[in-house]
Amino acid sequence: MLTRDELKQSILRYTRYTLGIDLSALTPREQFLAVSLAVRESVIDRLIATRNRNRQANGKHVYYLSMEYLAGRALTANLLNLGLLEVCRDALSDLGMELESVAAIEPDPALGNGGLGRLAACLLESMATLDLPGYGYGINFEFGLFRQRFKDGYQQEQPDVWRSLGTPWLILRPEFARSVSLYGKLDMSSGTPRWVDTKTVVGVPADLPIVGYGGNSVNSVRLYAARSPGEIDIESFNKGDYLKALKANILSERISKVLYPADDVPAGRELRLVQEYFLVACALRDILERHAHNVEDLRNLGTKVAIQLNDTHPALAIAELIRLLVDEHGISFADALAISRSVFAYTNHTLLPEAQETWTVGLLEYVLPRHLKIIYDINEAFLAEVERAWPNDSERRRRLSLVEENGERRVRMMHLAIVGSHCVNGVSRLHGNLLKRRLVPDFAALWPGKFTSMTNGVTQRRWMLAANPDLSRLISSRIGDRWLVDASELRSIERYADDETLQHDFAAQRKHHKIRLAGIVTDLTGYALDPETLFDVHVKRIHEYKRQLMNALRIVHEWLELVDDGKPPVAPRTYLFGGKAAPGYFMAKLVIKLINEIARVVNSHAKTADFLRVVFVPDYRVSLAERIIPAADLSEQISTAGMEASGTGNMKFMMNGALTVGTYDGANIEMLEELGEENFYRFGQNEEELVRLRKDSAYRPRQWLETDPRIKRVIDAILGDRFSENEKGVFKPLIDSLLDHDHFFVLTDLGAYLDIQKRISEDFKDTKRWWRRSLLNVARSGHFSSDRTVREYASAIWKVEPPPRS
Ligand code: 26Q
Repeated sequence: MLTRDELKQSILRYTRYTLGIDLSALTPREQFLAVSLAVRESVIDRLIATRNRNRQANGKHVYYLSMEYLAGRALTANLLNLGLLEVCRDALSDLGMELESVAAIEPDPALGNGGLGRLAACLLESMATLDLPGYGYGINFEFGLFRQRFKDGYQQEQPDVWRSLGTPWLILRPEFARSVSLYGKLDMSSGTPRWVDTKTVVGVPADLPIVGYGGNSVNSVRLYAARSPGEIDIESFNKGDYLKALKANILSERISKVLYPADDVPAGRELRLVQEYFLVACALRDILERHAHNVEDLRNLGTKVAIQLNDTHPALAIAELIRLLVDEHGISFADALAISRSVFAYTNHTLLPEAQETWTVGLLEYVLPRHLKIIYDINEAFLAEVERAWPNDSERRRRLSLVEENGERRVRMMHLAIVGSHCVNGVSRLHGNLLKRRLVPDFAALWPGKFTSMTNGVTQRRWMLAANPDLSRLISSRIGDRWLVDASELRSIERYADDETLQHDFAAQRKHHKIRLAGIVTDLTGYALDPETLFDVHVKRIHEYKRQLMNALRIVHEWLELVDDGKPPVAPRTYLFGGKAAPGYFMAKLVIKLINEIARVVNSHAKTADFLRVVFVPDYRVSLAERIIPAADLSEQISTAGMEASGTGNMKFMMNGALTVGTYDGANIEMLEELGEENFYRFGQNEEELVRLRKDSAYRPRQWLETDPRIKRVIDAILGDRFSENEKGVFKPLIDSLLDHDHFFVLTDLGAYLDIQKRISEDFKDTKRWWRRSLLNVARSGHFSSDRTVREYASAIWKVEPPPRS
């Protein structure tokens, strides 16, 4: 184990011989670099040891293919998992540095949009902790998700230049560069298809180490950057077209330039398609080189390799594997399809039909002509299977086909993913069931055994130990620290739920976290917060189905009761929002504007600011979540029932002891089951009731204006420009959409939401009961550890076991 003195010497060496300066001249950024490079040595030693151990064991490996990873900052997380946090803190203090401020310099890599990307990071950390040989593949985007600023209350997007200062955690691996073919045409002249006249780009990988807790295993995510091959377009060059030759470089490098900033509607753009193919082509070459040394290995690939597809974004991997097997190794198409099915499994993250990825046949033919042909071949084989199951059922064939035939022909990536995989899973029990019942009932009827649910989880190492060390110490002082590797142990805290000392310490810590957050919020927004108030937190991507608008309407209601009726709220609250809207999502951006304007009005009213305060924290991201979640008293999980596949933020709040107000949706349902009704504020219509309402074309959202005077007053206040004196009518599109359609049943659930919030305020004053229930949330959160999720995937889908411990 590294000692304080060795680490100190190592930091000094990096300072001098890598950064080329002496200690006294170190800037904060260089401090962070020197410390990270020194810690990285321990990480690399274990990375190499883990690889060797896994190679020798020669067991099955798991590969997670994802367009997105929201890894979060690495320094503290790695120190904790290596068991070096205190050693490092001491070494730094010898050098006159402070660990927390050094760690805060690290840019928060935002190579993802939201839940799907963060899930990938939690699952990989759990795989490493469980000593599974599990590796990720992704793209090394030069610009991650945009940085969010507000100007006059409107969201503005700025580029995220996270790598500009160099990043010590990426280990460059130019020796494993892969070339990828694109474009060109299909030559059928020899009878067998040949993909010719292609353009080439090169994927240059860098590895991001993933340290498992205890440091026994260090796995990695391999991230590819696109480069042009040196000799590219030598032809144009020779023809004297210097500019055209260089343009090819620019084009290649565009591929890994920027992450698409949408977490819903597929972009359907050529560059996105090229990004997706670039990832899978690099990953498959890499995997095959590691595991397949001859045709026999390829035929048995499913015994050595499991590949999990994180949504359909990497689903082209199925066509790519079949292409490699057939075109490069002479395996028959039927065998290649069977091999694909032995290797791949697919995770679905959304039920929204409009969010399903499709690519026009025209675009696929232009970018990937060989793959289009393979997709047609898969479809032919598949539809023959459908014909055997349901003879002469053309309607069903049309529904199941990989190719959508109405209007411009499109390839349905979800159908490709289902047909090419042996297992398809949803991310919560409800979502897995709805996937079968509503999204793909025909597939579920054809292959009932293929569908399953794997309820999401989050890693307690980052979301408790790293984000909330105080609470972690408190827990360990009562029940020991086994909960860090076996979260079901958290149950033992139940015995202490009424323990006055524990409640008191827990409350004191919460207060401390609220004060810390108040400082951050004041720095960012100028608004002051009162840590004595109830912190009511709504953080996640801004989306109509997540219903931040419903929360905003509720705040307007509270405010009107206060200023118009002179009725102060039962418990003063601080309403915190955070989250980004896709740059092209008009309604979501207008919701941000509304919340910011409500904040401006409410916070500046002398009469109201003592009772309610509203802030929209800009640029919500992993590192801010780590500060916000431990400070929350109440977690808002209020999606339209049936629309949030799982949610994972909900679990992080629960682990940190916030109570949840939530709908019967996604993983909320399973949280409620663990907690019992009395420890969860459930409200609103359930999914089946909403299905009925949707079918009932008699649903008239305007009816609520007559039936609930509270709702009418709120709507009138917004339409009456009480939050938009200087921009009259700005919020009309929002209100029109609500009154004309209310696609997300905001008005249907608003009354129940107002009622339950009132009850919450009353309950908050009963402090003993509140802290008891808060502790029960911690105690019963063990089920939502991503360790449990990974164990389920490992035994039911991947069929992998950890190698024997050396
Ligand atoms: C697709 C094509 C083109 C451009 C962008 C996209 C795209 C990118 C990201 C589509 C969807 C996403 C992300 C979806 C997502 O984050 N879903 C969330 O996944 C979580 C983990 O399973 C769940 O907990 C959430 O409920 C779900 O919303």
